[in-house]
Amino acid sequence: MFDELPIQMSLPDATVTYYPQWLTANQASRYQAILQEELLWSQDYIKIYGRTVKIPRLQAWYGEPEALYTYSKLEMKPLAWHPVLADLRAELEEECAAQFNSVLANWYRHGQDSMGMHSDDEPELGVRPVIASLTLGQARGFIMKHKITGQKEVLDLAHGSLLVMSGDTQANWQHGINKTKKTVADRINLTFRHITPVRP
Ligand SMILES: O=C(O)CCC(=O)C(=O)O
Ligand SMILES: [Mn+2]
Repeated sequence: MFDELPIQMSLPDATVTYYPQWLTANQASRYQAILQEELLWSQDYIKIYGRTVKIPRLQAWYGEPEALYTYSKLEMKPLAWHPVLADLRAELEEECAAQFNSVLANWYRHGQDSMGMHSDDEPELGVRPVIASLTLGQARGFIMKHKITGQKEVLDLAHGSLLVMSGDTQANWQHGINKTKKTVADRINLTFRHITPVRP
């Protein structure tokens, strides 16, 4: 969106492109304020070994009606596009030359909010998915770990930055956001995806 050259990350067995300032700081702050206020954020729970556990962040799932998404056995029905998300989707489809029919919004409220290491490799994302990840708010370390070699990289995803993961990235790497004892402000992350419903 903003006129700048993307950085091709040199990670083995992955295709990762980083746009440090895809949105200007002003645009990013405006979107962050609107989305924090207007998205239908929910505190979801997952079951781990029979125990019900609070997910350590707020989340919201928006998209086309067919974009049903199952995450840790939690089935999420998409909410109808918020106008800001719809605009961002259109821009990102152009930027990435890909189609996105849904977006997972995560709100990390403070340093105790986090996301465990995982790959975005659910069957409904298909093979070699393109995931466009937009960060609004406080930068947090985005940890990437190679599944075989254990190579670890930490990317500080800046306010207004865009990270696009494609090709074999999800097949070969995991990613996540650790908790931190540092005082950190709110961070919203939007991951735009293309979901194709799969039959059980
Ligand atoms: O917050 C982030 O940067 C990561 C989000 C993520 O991995 C996901 O939504 O699957
Ligand atoms: Mn992910």
